[in-house]
Amino acid sequence: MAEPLAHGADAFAHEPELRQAILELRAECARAKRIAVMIGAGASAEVGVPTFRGAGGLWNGLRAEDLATPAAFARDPLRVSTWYAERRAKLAAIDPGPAHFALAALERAVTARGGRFLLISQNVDGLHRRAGVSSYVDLHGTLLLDRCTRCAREHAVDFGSPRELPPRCAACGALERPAVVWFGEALSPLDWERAASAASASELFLAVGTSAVVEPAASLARLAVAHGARFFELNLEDTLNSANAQRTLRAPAGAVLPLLV
Ligand code: BJW
Ligand code: ZN
Repeated sequence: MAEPLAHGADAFAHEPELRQAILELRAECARAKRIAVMIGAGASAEVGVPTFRGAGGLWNGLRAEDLATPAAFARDPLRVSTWYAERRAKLAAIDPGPAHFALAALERAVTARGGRFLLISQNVDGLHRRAGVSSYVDLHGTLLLDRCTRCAREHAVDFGSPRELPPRCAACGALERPAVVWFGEALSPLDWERAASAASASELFLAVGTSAVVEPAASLARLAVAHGARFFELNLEDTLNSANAQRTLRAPAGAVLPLLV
């Protein structure tokens, strides 16, 4: 008799290949002592956070790539801060979804048996933390904080309350920006080191909902494979990293991740 995927309904009974891949991934999750999971915008898309590329990745006709840069902010701080204020206002009404909670459950299962787990997030929405994931790296920074462009003072931003735009630093009066990583900016060396070590040391590397077009984040899957990890990719479609994966699962993150633990 085929192994059941979950108690109750087996949602993937009619997709035998995908079902088999989920079983394999579940076995890897149960066995591997060191697991690194990389998430991208697809992990939050299901709860209404727009992805960066593809349909819905536009804001007033502008691509994210044209707004998430230091040059765009220098040219038009009001436009860029308005984009962030709108994204934050939407996030104020959004809660973590099944994909986020499933990752927190996976972390608990791995650490309970003495294994190591790191969530490497490209997402700046903080939903993984709100779902209870405790070991994570926000590789592209966070929307939860603003940072002064002059004195580097950081403070938490209340997503629900409107404020004057572009925001100014209460200490020195200079412009404030979100504490995220824009194109052309370096990632935090400490965060990068933590992510790269976890990828190199991982037995299982799982990439979820990322198009793998943004470097150096995308290179972590290749780094993991070069160090002997088994690499699984969970995404609705092919990505630039699919060819490096042992297994590609073409399905929504929130439908598959809860089946893993
Ligand atoms: C689902 C789903 C569902 C949907 N279930 N799946 C090497 C080669 C070429 C270029 C470079 C290179 N190295 C560096 C660069 C330059 C640049 C870069 O990568 N450019 C490329 C775009 C060409 N990188 C940088 O500049 C980085 N810095 C750097 O390298 O520093 C060193 C340096 C310094 C100085 C000079 C030169 C080098 C910094 C990159 C920072 C990225 N920042 C952003 C914005 C953050 C702030 C904000 O949010 O506003 O991060 S860009 C944006 O893209 C955001 C994301 O984290 C990132 C990745 O996007 P992600 O998550 O993959 O989302 P999408 O939308 O692309 O994909 C969604 C996926 O989900 C799709 O595949 C769907 O199918 C899937 N999906 N629903 C499962 N339900
Ligand atoms: Zn300041």
